[in-house]
Amino acid sequence: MNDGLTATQRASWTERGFFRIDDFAAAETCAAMLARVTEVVRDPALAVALGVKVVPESNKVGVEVENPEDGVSKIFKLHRDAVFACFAQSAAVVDLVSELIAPDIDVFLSQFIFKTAGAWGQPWHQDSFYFPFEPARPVVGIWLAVTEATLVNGCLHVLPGSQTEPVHTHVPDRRPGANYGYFEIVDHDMAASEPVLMNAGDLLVFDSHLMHRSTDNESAGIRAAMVYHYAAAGTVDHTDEYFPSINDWVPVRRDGRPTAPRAA
Ligand SMILES: O=C(O)CCC(=O)C(=O)O
Repeated sequence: MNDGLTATQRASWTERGFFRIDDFAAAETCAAMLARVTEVVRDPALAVALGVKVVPESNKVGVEVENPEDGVSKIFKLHRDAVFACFAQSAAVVDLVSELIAPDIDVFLSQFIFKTAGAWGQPWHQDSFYFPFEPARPVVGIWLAVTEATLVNGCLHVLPGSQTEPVHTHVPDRRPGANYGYFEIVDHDMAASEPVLMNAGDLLVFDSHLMHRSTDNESAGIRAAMVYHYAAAGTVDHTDEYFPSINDWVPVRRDGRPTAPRAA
């Protein structure tokens, strides 16, 4: 059972819109996630059977890659698969996230981000731009560093305090051949932003109005992350009225307690 947030976490959440927990996940958890997505990408029939969405890295389309995963940007809808369900529905995660939302919550979105060598970053955005929900918030994202995230390999950057902003206008990422679904905020000063340097296993917990981005991977290695989003049970999702939805609502906490992990 979680005793709630620490005073430091609560203050950072309120004032800055995020907090981090170092060493949240074991090295074995990160390794198991990376091994599983590699297996899925290398086996298209498995990807179909799991119902996941594999998105290619746009600037590598047509480029010969050594391994199939080197040409993949993200895999969505993983949170019913055992490795990812176990983490998404663990008491450590859902008790923590419920402190920020409500006693009863669902996980509705998951994505593994490969960010292999040469992959592009995601421009400045607020996740709530993608979430036309009732109620619109709170929605909480958790970003698990599966590998180290550095300035060179394309770590996240956040704008502390921007969670108090409304959802700004987002324009399509202006780079030719930008990745699927990338939109950008261009009407706000990001000069006070901070990089979020992480080691594998570190976790960032962030508000869906927090402005954030990631930079390009200019290293020779992978910068992988696993991201989940949570909202209150009973939230009405209008995504289908705007664009094809990749949300999949799974109850993870009911009657104030974690539900049993539900693998597909
Ligand atoms: O990890 C990244 O490169 C970008 C992730 C991100 O911006 C998000 O999950 O909203």
